[in-house]
Amino acid sequence: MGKPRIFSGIQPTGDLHLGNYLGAIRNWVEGQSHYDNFFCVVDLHAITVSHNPAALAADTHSVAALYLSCGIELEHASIFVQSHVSAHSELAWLLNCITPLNWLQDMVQFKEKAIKQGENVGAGLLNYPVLMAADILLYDTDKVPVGEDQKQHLELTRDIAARLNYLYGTEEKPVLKLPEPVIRTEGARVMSLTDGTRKMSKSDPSDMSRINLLDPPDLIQQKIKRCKTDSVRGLTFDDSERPECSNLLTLYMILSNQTKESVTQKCADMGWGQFKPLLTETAIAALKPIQDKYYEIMAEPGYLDHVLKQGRERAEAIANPTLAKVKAALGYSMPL
Ligand code: AQP
Repeated sequence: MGKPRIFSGIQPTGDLHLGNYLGAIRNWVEGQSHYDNFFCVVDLHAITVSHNPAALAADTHSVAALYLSCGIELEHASIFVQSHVSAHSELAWLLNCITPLNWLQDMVQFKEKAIKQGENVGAGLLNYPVLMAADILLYDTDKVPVGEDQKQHLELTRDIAARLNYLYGTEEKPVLKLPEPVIRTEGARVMSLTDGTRKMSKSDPSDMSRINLLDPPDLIQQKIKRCKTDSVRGLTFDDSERPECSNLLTLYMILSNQTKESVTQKCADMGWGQFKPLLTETAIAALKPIQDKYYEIMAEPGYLDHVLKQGRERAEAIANPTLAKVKAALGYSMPL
């Protein structure tokens, strides 16, 4: 029996930040040798909110290069672009037709993003989780490592697969495999630097709300210097009463590879004037090797295109047979 399979992805909707790294990519890197990994740049998802066509291709390449620079190894993983594998769109349509509308209307992320879009809410935003289900189910995925914010979408993916199996499969021969979410507690939800009750997000209009993986040292320093804090003496982990303080301590803990106990003890009597430079120094040091590798990859002509072509071939070898299986179960005839 081969290694269990992992699928995960990130949208090329802007600069990747510490939330994407600590909630997703870092976990992919840590466990990669134990799995057969498929890491996708989910560019079809990126147009569910308004997007800039002039930036889409460059952002897609940048995300793929960041996967590599954060430590994803091609020996263990295939890296590819969602729109290069047409099975994603095709399976999404088939799954759309068996997904009840009210399941999609109940998704928290849809409700949150729909409010931001006002009257111009696109159907793609509502159907986003169905495309995500197609992404995952195409690869007979065993595990999906994501941040806490994606847990509901994973549950929906399982519900959609179970419904298709119930309607068109048999108990002995299910059509689709039900995947398991993997959610780490540490870093599962990195919060905004300007509001500790909201998650750090690419789409936050304020760049000061996040630390991007490619931010230069002086910008990181500026963002941490200006980030929101409180006026309570001493620093403590207290999510409900001190969300900003808790978030900054958690970032420091993870980026410096320390335990919660050690950080609690070390920072208990500190003031912000002492802690902020420490966090700044730690964040700059943690991001330096990622940034160095990123610029090295981007300077090598043709390398990234080669990686993505190889990834697409490996992805299609798994995705196309799964799509054919679903179409056969639904009763489609196959072309000669
Ligand atoms: N703040 C966060 N804390 C922990 N994990 C996070 N992730 C995103 N933000 C945080 C995880 O990153 C992965 C990819 O996310 P995505 O870009 O595909 O979509 P998203 O969750 O909607 O991320 P953003 O940054 O908030 O993007 P926009 O603003 O474009 O919607 C997922 O595993 C997610 O959990």
